[in-house]
Amino acid sequence: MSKDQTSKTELPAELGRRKFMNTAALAGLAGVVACTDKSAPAASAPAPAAASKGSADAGIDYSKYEVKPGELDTYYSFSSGGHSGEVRIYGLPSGRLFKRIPVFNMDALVGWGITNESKKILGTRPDGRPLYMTGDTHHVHQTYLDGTYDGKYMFVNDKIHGRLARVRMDTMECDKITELPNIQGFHGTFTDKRDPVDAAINRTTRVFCGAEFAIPLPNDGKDMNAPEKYHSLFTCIDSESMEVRYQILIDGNCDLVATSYDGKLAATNQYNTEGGAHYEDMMSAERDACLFFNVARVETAVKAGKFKTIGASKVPVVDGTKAANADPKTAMVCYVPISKNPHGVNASPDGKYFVCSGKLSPTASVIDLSVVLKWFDGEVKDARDAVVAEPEIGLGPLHTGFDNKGNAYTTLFLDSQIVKWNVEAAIKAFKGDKAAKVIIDKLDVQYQPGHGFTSMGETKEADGKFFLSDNKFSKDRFLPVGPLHPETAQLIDISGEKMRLVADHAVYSEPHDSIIVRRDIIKTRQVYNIDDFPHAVKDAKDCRVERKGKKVTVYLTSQAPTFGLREWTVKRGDEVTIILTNLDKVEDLTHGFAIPKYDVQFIVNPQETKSVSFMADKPGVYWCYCTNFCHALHLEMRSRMFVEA
Ligand code: CUK
Ligand code: CUA
Ligand code: CA
Repeated sequence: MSKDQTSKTELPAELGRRKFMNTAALAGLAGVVACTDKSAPAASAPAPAAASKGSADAGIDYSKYEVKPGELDTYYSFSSGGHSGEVRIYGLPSGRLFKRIPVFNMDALVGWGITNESKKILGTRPDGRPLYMTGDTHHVHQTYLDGTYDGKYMFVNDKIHGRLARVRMDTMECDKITELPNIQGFHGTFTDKRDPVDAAINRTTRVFCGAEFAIPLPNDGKDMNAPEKYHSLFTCIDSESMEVRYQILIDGNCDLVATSYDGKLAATNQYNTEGGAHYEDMMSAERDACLFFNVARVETAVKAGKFKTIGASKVPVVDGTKAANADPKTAMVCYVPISKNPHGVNASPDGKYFVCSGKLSPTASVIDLSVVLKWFDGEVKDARDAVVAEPEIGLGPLHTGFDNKGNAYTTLFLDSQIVKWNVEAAIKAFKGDKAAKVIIDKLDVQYQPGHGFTSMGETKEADGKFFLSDNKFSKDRFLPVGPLHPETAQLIDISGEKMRLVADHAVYSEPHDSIIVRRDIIKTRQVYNIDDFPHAVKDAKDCRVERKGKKVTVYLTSQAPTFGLREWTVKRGDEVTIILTNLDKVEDLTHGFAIPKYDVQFIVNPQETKSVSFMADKPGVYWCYCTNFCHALHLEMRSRMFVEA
């Protein structure tokens, strides 16, 4: 049997001819590679589909998927917002957008980046502004208990500044942000699915983070144009304290991250084993790798003090390079070779396999985790033996979701399709079984899918009901809104043998990954607990102005349709802090607070307290008004701030 990526499976004839792509073929196919060569033809936009493609099908009863007025959705979809820096919450199957959670961005409605509380989470510059104004969220994952979501926290990465944020699921708000030391391009992230060391703890305690861009370590201005000296780190963060536990120095780079259901392994696929600085260098090798980290061995090494530190960081860094991990019996890292420039790495819900997509190879590599564990035990010599199937599934495979019947659904970026294939059949075909039916179905999507994910598909409770395809282009699918198009999220019914496209939803740029979570798992608060806020102003009678030299604190409440002070006075040059508690207890009764010309704007939800600080540098009368429609007298809900000259 052949373990080469050219192994044969039953395939549509055209795939056999397409094999691997070289640079020219790739650029010509869909223009995914940014081209700086002015003489080269401009990358073409994706071809529009024929009129019949993806249009309504008389054989489908779409009303089955409708959420009628007054009805609730079956699932939440938690979606990253890409370079918008936020996280979004949708309902499925309706596609209704419920909420945008500001995380790494600024948000005028909530006051994220404006209130003192949010700035404390974001960090600040010496002038008081948030440390960074931008963010780039790609992957969201929740905490697990015994292989499924426990509804406690959600984590999301920031690729641009290398930060991990935690979102509390009870309030659906970001409560902590940690910046990873000595990395750039923090891309993939995944929570562990159970504690690998303490068998009694079946819950998430770690969040693994992969850095995509290798850099000089430390990145202090030396060795800048010596890419061979750059390195990338794989980081582990404690999900409770949000402190960095340790980092692992590796060869190559990290892209996506996955964790095993037994908690023993964390993995990252890498497309730049070449250590290239330019794209043609990054695609020069026929094979890259998927790295597996033996979590227990890494943590034993950290405990035993077998680490160094880098620059000013005190975080333990263990050596995960190939040279230091040549002996499987002591290795912390296993480098499994897989086809050219892989992208996603996804865990099958039966706990047995990870699937990496080829991206520049029309294949998916199926990695058997039991073989990886045997490699660490010294029972398997060649790490490549862990690849138990490598079916050709189509062009530009990126991400894979799973149902509960052993089928995988992979996005094909270049083919603009979703391919449904059977994992066990692919393994049989790899062993030479010519009768094995690997490819079950293909469905056109509109257009160029990136991530795709199934309902509950990243848990043991994968239910095989829906697949959502987050497409990177929408072109002709929606009413035109100018050059910036929305993206298309397409809902696909996967409960039958054939996939059925059942809805198109427009989404604002640019979601990457999402998770689809059963609604019964999510339990939220509808009203805050006033005692959770140490500075709460608990009674309207406590409203007052306190002065300590130039520092002035205004204690304020809101209760429809009034603020606790009708007017208050400060002096030019005062450093003013306003603390506002919303005393209303009624669910959904939010007030807003805005001060013209002072750029103050935020909301307070029922029983919530927030504060802002600013320099009173403009004398005059300022109407502080409620921005959130709350009452018949909402427009009348205002106070005056007098700033004396
Ligand atoms: S990456 Cu965006 S399509 Cu950042 Cu998850 Cu693959
Ligand atoms: Cu309070 Cu509007
Ligand atoms: Ca490569």
